[in-house]
Amino acid sequence: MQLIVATRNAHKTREIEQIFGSASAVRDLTAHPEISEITESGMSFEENAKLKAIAVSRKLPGLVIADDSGLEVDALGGAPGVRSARYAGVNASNTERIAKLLSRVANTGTKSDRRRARFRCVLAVARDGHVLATFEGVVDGKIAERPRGSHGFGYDPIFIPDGFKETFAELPEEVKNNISHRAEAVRKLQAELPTLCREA
Ligand code: ITT
Repeated sequence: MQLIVATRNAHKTREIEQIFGSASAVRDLTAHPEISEITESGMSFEENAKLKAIAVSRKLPGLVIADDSGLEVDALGGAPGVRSARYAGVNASNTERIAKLLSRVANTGTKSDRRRARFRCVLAVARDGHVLATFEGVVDGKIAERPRGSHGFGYDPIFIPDGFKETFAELPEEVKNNISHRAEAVRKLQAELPTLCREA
């Protein structure tokens, strides 16, 4: 089965591909430079995932999946949340985003739970401009004192999932792709895919 993922983030594509396994061929927007950037104006992951899925499914045939995801830190009132990709400005580097987050967390006091955090992912599935379903995944953990590891992407070097000492960027890809927010959302989607394909 051929699935289109409405993303230009190659890391997401690779993870979604690995979680799906070999049963499905996953393509992202790399081959579609004509599809312009979609403004993520929603207030929630679900809204943004739907916006992306609707916009791309109006332009491309078949089932389109959009992933909107990010990191929520308790001590920061759930920030960066939907603004995870733009947390330090649109042109900032990943290193700058991580540095900003670590310095904000360090300034929130000494309460032991101030580092509690979670990654959240919402996948929206659409066809011909209509959303068919959404699926959510969450992984709980805490923010590390400093960045560690080189796997993964984004905030992985500072996220320690519950039950581990290592950050997502230190753990093997297979481990992240087994327990991550994205893994949970993709597995829920995978379970519903036969029904979605029949209904679409
Ligand atoms: P698309 O919109 O093209 O899919 P994007 O990177 O802009 O790509 P989002 O708007 O969903 O995607 O922003 C998600 C950001 O949240 C992402 O850029 C990372 O900074 C962070 N993020 C999401 N999932 C992550 C993960 O598994 N590991 C580390 N950081 C993650």
